[in-house]
Amino acid sequence: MAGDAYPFVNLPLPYSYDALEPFIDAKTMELHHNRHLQTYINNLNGVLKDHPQLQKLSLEQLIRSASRMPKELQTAVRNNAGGVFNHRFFFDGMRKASEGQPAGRLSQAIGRRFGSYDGFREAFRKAALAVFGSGYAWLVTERGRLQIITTPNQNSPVERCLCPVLAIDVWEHAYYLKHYNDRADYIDDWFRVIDWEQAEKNYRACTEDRTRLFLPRSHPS
Ligand code: MN3
Repeated sequence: MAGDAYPFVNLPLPYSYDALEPFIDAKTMELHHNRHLQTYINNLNGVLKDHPQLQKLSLEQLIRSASRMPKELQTAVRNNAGGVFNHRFFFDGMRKASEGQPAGRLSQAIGRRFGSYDGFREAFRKAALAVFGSGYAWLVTERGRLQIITTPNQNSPVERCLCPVLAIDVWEHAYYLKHYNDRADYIDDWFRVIDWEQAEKNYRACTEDRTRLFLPRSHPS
């Protein structure tokens, strides 16, 4: 991924700040990308500044090795590398509003796992509503099988060797300006701007790229 190395830089979004209107407003997108994500990038670079051996790692490698770092560094890397990875993943998973629904292999997998698109939508909505405080809801694969999970703060599924397909940021800064405290309304609006083509690409990478299956090390790949 471009920009996936120290010193990290804030990459432009693949769409304009107002592209997700009226579902997600331009001001929210601008602050979210230009201030919130930028802060995680600055903090991550600050954390890595004095650790040259960690500067060689990609974002995903940093997140996956966090639990083996000294306690203080572990928290700083988990929060800030997670904050960069999760935000980029969330932003890249949206596009200009469409009446899109999953297609292709992801659509089939959703049907098998959740009965139907509506079944998936209801389960995902419920999970996103149930996040207490700040965090994310995710559609991930675990060894190729779809699961809905939630993570607190900026914890990332990548740390748990899960492969992300789709994510919603449910920190209040993601919706408060437009939706106030109505998270359910925000979740419904977010469903209108999901980039299902990107989700399909993610799903294929999760299930076809053996390095993303996170098989136990004893299995040669
Ligand atoms: Mn956020």
